[in-house]
Amino acid sequence: MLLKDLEHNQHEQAMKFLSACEYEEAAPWRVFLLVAMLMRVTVVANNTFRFPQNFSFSAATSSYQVEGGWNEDGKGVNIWDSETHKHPELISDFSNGDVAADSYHKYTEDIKLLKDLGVQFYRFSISWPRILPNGHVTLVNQAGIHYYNNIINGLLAYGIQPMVTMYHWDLPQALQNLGGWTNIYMVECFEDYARLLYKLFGDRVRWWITINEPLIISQGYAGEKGRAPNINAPGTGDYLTIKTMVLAHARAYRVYLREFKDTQKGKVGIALNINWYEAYANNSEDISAAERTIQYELGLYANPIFSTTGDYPPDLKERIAQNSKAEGFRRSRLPSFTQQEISYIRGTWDFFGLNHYTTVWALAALREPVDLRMKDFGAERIQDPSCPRGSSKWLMTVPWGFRKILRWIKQKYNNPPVFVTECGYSDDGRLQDEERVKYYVEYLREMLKAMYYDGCNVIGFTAWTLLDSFEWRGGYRERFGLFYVNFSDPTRPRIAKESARVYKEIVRTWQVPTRYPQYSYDTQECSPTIPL
Ligand code: GOI
Repeated sequence: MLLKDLEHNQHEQAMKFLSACEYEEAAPWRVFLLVAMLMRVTVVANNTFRFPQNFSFSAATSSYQVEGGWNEDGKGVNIWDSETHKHPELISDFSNGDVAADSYHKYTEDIKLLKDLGVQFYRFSISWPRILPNGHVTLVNQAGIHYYNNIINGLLAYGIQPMVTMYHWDLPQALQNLGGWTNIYMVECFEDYARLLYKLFGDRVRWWITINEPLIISQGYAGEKGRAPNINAPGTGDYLTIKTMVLAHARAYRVYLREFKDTQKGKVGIALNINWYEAYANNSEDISAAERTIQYELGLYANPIFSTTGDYPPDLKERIAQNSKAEGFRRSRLPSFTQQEISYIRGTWDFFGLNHYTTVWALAALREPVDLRMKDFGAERIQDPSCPRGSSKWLMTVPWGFRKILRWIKQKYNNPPVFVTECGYSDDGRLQDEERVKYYVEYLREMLKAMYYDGCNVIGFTAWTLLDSFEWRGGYRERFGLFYVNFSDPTRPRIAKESARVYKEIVRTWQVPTRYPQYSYDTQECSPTIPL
């Protein structure tokens, strides 16, 4: 029997006992038993069904995905404007973010939706070129400042905390023209941009995220289709961006520490995305393949910042250095950090922002590596395409993977406070979104298990996303919103989906509704067989 059912039964027993007591005289031993049972029930209820008192709920968006207003009021062009205009064929429905959900004009309505949900936080991102049209701090766009001031003040008026992402993929085209994140010069540009944001908004913003998903950003330099800036240099270009982004993050953190933290008292973190990788077979080859994949996708970014030793994960660093040498490169394709840089980067966090969606199976490589990168992590990643999934092909509902990755992070990085900065599910444009409801119910249950049974220090949860949005190469076909948006209507009306109501209930009651059964998402039921 499941623990939860056990606890349910105990609760029922106690309730029966209580009503029985109303009719009988309360003998001392009964009073003792009653008190004991009540105490047990309270503890169990707290541990299993309720979120901790100081927990936070949030909903998120990102600038390019919802704002629109792509060329309004002095905004500069970003790499997604360029890509979608030049290559609409890279986007599944040939669409772009020119108008998107029109949050540039409808932000007041969006803030009301958040108020209605009852969330404590709104996570949104600032469009770098809306503030700095050319990327550099030499030219500041007042209209951009005005827009984000309105959002921040609007949120605070309702008691909602802004959590601001400085960079969610919409790089000023002017900086891409200099090589974008492959150019170490970007570290300075980002530092200047971050300092400006603290100056402008830091009196009211207490929660900052420097960079959203550096792994995915690096893939834009590794020839992955439909990821701006679409540079095809796997194993070299993408690795150059890793060092730049990690250093840029550290600079932004240290600027805050040096110049703002004393007065503004906020927190700075980074949002890292990672799947859970489950070993395909229970043998040492697949188990280490799964571990290597997590180290490759998460460790390369997290280890320099969150580990006590700093630097890249040592095994992986060594592996890439040796491969590079054998291939005839003069030095490792993964640019190394100096001792000084290692200590500069280490510890530059106040919280760990985790974006998690799904689980993928890993096995020791079967195929010939198709590019340099595959050789570096030497694993195959597979999912069973016949398994139930959202309208995004990659998104299988695997709740237990959430618990496992939380535990992995706890173990590897000494249990840092984790704010889940994204988690969510995609539909194809419906209001009755039972699958998303099940997804959130089960993922939150697993998160609670990670917290209460495994001792993971999870401090907040963010639903991705508030609104149906421009879903990058998925266009408007993959819809992650708690609120439906009609993109053929010029007024872009928002309508609550069923999941918005359930999320609201969760935030109001501070627990996962008990009326939902335990859905089964079994490994056996869904064993992957076909390589991607
Ligand atoms: C967020 O990133 C992002 O921050 C938000 O902006 C965004 O709106 C949100 O995601 C929702 O998308 C079938 C190895 C086809 C290679 C199955 C393994 C392709 C390629 C499964 C696994 C996976 C969330 C694309 C992080 C990129 C989607 C990272 C989630 C492509 C697959 C795979 C598959 C795979 N990822 N992204 N892919």
